Amino acid sequence: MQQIDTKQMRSEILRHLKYSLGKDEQHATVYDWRMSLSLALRDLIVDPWFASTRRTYEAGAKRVYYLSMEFLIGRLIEDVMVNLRLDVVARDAVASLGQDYDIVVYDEPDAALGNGGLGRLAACFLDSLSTLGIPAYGYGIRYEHGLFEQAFEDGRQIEAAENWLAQKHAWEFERPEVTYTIGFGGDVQTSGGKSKWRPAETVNASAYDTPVVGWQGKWANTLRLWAAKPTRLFDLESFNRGNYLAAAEPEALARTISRVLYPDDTTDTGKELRLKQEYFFTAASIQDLLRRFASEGHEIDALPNHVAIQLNDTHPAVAGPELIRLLADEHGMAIDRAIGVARQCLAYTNHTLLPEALERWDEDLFARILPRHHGIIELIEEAHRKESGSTVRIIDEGSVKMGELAFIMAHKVNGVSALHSELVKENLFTELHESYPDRITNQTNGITPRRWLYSCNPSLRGLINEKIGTDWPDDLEKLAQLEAHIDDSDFADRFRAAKAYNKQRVAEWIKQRDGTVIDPSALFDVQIKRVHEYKRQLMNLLETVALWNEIRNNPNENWTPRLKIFGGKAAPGYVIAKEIIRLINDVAKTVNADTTTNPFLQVIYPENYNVTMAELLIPAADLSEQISTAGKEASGTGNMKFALNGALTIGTLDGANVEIRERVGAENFYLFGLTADEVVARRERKDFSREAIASSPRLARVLRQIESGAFSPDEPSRYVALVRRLQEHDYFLVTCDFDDYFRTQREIDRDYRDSEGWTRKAILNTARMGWFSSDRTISGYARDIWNVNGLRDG
Ligand code: NBG
Repeated sequence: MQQIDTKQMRSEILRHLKYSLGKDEQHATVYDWRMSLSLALRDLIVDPWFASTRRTYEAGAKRVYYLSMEFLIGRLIEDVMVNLRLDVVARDAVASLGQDYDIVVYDEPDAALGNGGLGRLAACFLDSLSTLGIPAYGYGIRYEHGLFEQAFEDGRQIEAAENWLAQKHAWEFERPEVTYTIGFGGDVQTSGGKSKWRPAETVNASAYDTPVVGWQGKWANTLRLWAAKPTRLFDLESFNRGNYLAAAEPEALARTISRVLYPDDTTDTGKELRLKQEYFFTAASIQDLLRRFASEGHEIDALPNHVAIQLNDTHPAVAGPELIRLLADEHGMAIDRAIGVARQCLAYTNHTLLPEALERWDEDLFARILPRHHGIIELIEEAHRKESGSTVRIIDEGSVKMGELAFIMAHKVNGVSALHSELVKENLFTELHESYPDRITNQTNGITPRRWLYSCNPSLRGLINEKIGTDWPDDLEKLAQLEAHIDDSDFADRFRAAKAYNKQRVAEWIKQRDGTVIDPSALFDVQIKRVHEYKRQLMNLLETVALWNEIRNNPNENWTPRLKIFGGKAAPGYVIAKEIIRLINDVAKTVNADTTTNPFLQVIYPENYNVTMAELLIPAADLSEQISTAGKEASGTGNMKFALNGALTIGTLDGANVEIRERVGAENFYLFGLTADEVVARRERKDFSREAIASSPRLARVLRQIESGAFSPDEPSRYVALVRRLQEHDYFLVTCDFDDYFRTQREIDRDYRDSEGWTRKAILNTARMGWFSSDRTISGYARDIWNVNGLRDG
């Protein structure tokens, strides 16, 4: 790795300030300093990046192509600094220039090219692929506006366009020469047994590359994002006639494709746009990888020896038909062979069992936008029927089912936790699993320890380094060595002090945001994730109200002070989730204003939760809320981040909670609630929620309060419908798990007061979470699915 000292770093920053930003020191703004620092760091990745590419070509190595609609990469300055081991040097260099390091680093926008776990997982995977030296490309869309920015107005979620590209993106390299033309619509001409698609409409996909450097700068891969550009830039004829809007139309229409992540697809035009987005980035990626393959001079049949394509969920599932189209229509391969070759290249990860999240396209829409692919899917179906005798259809009752397409076109299908993978076999792809019993495998998710411990938790990092040395960030199971210090009271004190420091940081941040003063010694109880009914933020809130009631009844009891922290966005069209957000804010307002209870209970909900906020809150958490209805959370990765940073979990037996509990030990995990099987059985019972409410006076009281407007005095009926839903269609079994959840929370109150006992559990969580490194996950994919090796140390 290139070594550079503070003086050199300083002069590199100044050089960029002058020659890249065109500013002198006297007039430089925070933006100028931040860009100069970023560019100075970026320079240092270029050599390892080139070297990695050269090694890959020399070794004739197989490459992994990770196709994902989302890459939730967050900020990159610290990430790069940490991976290059330049955190100290850069900090000193910035300080020596008279700048406040934190202000400079926090100026970087949080790249919101994703919305939740799936996108963040993709970002962790890129980090691990580079750390392990596996030749790989991430392929996605360069959304001009990523996910929306969330604000609260009278407690309601308001969405505004996110503008991360308003300023130049320091890390990317524009590649105007890497441009592919992507077609839509039109018809298919068949003659002499050969088919040719003639699209009616075209846009260009233009590449932007961001190098992704691994631990210690030994290897760097590429994140290649596609921007949509018009094939015909500008209609000069209209312009000259004075029709300026019409002149700009082709450009505006083309750019729409890479404008936003998850366009509202409740309308027909929204659906069409989304399908086009998926085909757009998938087709560009497949063309790009075929071009690279061809440049190496291999026979086309050898494709699977050189190319592994991972479909991150069904969004890029059209990769199957697209690859077949190119092999058959462009390279003249027979269809059946093309199907075989494509399948050997492709693998598919499923991330959810929720039926509404499994994509289906209206067949007419699909056939109109992608007529050739529609035809190819019929051929895939026929081949599948012949080969397996299975009656499972891809095109069924007027829709194209992307889950079935992805499954049938993949040589491996994986779930993301042990429980989830079993449920995928049993409930999701039951028949297909019978036909192909070896196809489904499990790869339990993981998280990168570089970002999610080393970089976000400097106080704990320092302590760990001191106790077990510094080679744990790429060998996380080494954390197990911390267990040897479990009876060392000095170590425990310092572990506690590290947590206290992180909590203090959060207290200051909250104060700065809106003036709220919180008690940094309270138990920090944190639920941060997308707002969704199955994740049951509502149950957490009902428990909050019940606790508030309890404290009001007995204000002189020895309560454990608690700070409830919520964070998360709801999908713009998800009305119920937005109602839950509003209720949290309404409850927070009432509860926080109660001077009898607020020494013991406060609720905060900072707006616009994102990766950066997670990096601040996770190291400060005492308690991690992982309380989904069992059987609904595929894995979770937030659960891993918290436990790694020494928070204890209150959780159901769902997703990766099951494996976390096995590893950290049942006595260091607060389990409650129905199991996945019990959930299914309970739903069968008539009136299960009324029964649950009737048997819990505590819950009944809370519901009465909410229903009667105790938290919405300006509009008492605001939550009548919400309460009615819980009584009548409590699909996610909030009412059934409530009592057990409340009881477990009180057990936590008691345990937290025994500060030594609590710290012991927290240390054991950190020490035993090593297995959840995404390096372990990626090694699993490399071995079981991709058949590739790392080249880093070779
Ligand atoms: C999410 C699951 C999480 C899981 C992540 C990453 C989708 C569709 N699924 O449980 O809900 O941790 O994927 O695998 O975003």
